[in-house]
Amino acid sequence: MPIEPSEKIWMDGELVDWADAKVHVLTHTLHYGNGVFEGIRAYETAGGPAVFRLTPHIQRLFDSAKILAIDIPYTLDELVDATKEVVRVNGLPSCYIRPLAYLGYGEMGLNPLPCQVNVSIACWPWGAYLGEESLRTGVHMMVSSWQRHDPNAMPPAAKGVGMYINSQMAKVQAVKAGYDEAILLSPQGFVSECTGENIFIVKNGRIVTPPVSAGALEGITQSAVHRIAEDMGIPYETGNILRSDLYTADEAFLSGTAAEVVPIQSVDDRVIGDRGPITTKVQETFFAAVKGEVEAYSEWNEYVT
Ligand code: PPE
Repeated sequence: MPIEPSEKIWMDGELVDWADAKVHVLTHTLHYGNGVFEGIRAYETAGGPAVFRLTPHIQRLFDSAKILAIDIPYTLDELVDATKEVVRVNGLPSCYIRPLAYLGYGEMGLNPLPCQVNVSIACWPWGAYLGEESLRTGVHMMVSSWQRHDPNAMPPAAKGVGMYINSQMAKVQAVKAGYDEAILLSPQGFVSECTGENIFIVKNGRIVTPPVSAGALEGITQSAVHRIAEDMGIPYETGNILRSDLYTADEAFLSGTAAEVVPIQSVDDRVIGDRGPITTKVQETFFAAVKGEVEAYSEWNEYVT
């Protein structure tokens, strides 16, 4: 999706003009893909822009960095404040926010430990990731022949820059075959997740989502879905899902910061159908919550002013 520029990008403590937010071509991360990032959204609310679950996202950035032995030279509070600052100065009512911790210029070679760690935080307006229409009509998915990586090859729990080569392989295959999105299986053959979203099926009134051990990222939207389902009295469970379970699901949907909550219309040309009742309820509550309209979830709205 094309990027719509905003005004300023936070780079290591400075607010830099959008056009000047550049790095050297010998930046280490550009060569070896070691770095960590987050995808966060701020939504327009009655109280001004509110970042959805900002603190858990920044906490996950630190967790990802720890897994990859990257020492971020800021505290959690500093990056939470910096994120709020960048949203505030850009004056956007809603936006997508992309914090990135990367290994900078100055070292070459595979040992990342001597590298300087730089942090940038950008934000810009971003619409519905899989299309406005898909929020209602659902997406067409294919199970990719590319597997999610084995946790002992690349830890899927870390939102690492290079990890997304795997996602891009699956995405390219799906798009070229005429589908909207791909689903990846774990090396053991269980459903893992999508290229940038968690997946859920609904069967006999129960929501089921794959565990981290099947290679899924612990999604912050996924945990919001969990809480919403629980509060509505909808049984929710984390458990292994087979490819055939996708085909016979009563409903299916995916969740992610960029994608939000999107129904799945079909998998491998097996029709699941239009947005079902449980998906609709969860989706509606999610969109009300991000806009600060649900008192019970007000701690999810981290206001920038
Ligand atoms: N799995 C993967 C692999 C993933 O990248 C994301 C987020 C999720 C699950 C959902 O996690 P959460 O956002 O915490 O609910 N993907 C981010 C990047 C997507 C992109 O295309 O870029 C995002 O949604 O911002």
